[in-house]
Amino acid sequence: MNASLIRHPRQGDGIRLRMYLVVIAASLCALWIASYRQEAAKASSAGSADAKRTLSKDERMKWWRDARFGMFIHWGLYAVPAGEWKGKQVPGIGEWIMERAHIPVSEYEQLAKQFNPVKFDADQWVRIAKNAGMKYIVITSKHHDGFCLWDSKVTSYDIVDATPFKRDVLGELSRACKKEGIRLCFYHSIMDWHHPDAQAPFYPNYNDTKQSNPNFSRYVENYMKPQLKELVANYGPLGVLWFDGEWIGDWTEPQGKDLYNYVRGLQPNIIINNRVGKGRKGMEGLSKGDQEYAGDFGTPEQQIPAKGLPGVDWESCMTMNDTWGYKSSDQHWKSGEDLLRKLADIASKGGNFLLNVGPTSEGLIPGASVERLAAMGDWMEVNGESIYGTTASPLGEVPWGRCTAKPGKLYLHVFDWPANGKLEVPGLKDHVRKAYLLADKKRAKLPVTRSGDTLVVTVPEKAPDRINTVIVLEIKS
Ligand code: JFZ
Repeated sequence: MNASLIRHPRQGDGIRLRMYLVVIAASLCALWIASYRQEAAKASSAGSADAKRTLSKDERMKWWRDARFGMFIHWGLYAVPAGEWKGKQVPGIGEWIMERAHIPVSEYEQLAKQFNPVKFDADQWVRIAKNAGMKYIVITSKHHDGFCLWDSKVTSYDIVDATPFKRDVLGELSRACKKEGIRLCFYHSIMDWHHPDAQAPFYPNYNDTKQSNPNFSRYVENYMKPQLKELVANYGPLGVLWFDGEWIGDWTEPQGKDLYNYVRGLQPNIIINNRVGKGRKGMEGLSKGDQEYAGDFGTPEQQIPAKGLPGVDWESCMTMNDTWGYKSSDQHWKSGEDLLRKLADIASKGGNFLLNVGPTSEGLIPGASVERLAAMGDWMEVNGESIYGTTASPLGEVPWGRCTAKPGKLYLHVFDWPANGKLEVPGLKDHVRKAYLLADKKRAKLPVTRSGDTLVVTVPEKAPDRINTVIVLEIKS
């Protein structure tokens, strides 16, 4: 029998089958590409729609609540004296030297001629923040001394017109942040020691909260508001406008409400802190309406509220040493261990950590800050899941560390490793499906037992991370 007549159904069908498979695969591939393109188009239009659509507060706050960790940057003319004036060390925080050394406006503004930060590199600053695990940057567009870090059209007291540097720092930072997916935010002082219509010059005391300037409203309408418009229009969309200097006698609650509305009109979905209004009174106790104008989040400074601020969004801002603006003499640095544990402590109470750097007059972030941020980034690389997008601990105080939460998961931040290999978790009633080390890619199960209301997790003898080892509990919440 002619072999050729012998159909090798399997062979002939095999070729046909392969052809069918190729056709099916090609069709599936085409379908996937079409649906991907449709999804991408929907997402981008949703994104732009979000940019146009006024979001609810929860929608507007989502990126900020997920971020949990940001970089504060205090930079300006005060980096030139760096804490010293006429040969003497000036006590206090570096950015207040004009006030603390009683420097007349005419003398202080001469510093602009010396401000030439030739080593400034926006991409480097943003990479340092991003590699630390930070998701947003808040930089002083204008601090109390009135000096502006952008090319403002309403003053020549700015980095482009008044310094030999002549570059628009905020413009360069805005481009670098967009490139790296970092949200750019501005700290902006309501108080202004340089503008003749604002508080200054009550030389020798620029911070005399009892004094009043009859022309303050003219400063607000003809100077501060136009500058805010420049910042939003030319460097936005911004993540946050972080106001400060609201404690002065010339600033009132009605002005705070007006400023809140003005900024919300410039960029409807911007986030505004609580220092836009009068003082930093806690937002609790305010009527719903007044809460709106009290800003979107509380700003405890150089401290972590013992129980957090239940019911409101809040952010602890903190220096790495003792000054916000650069002081060459201030070498009182917090350790990387302390900073990492503060991050976990703040997140366990439902807050954000805004950690400050004070760059030098050359435009460099101090080495001691860079080292600490790199160490924090190494930890965040492995454990970021236990910080980003988490909420406050549902457990009470735990003796060995802190706890953060996500739906169906608890993250146990163990600072003090149990010598007996038994980690006790009091007050956890939920059924625990699984426990494992977050750093363990295989997620090998850790044995769990119960003793009454206390869960006991058997852990390795040695702490994998001596500063903060994270254990994940998958729970039936
Ligand atoms: C303010 C600024 O004065 C300071 O320079 C820095 O920018 C910090 C982040 O914010 O610090 C203040 C302001 C007011 C009070 C305390 C710290 N206060 O009224 O107690």
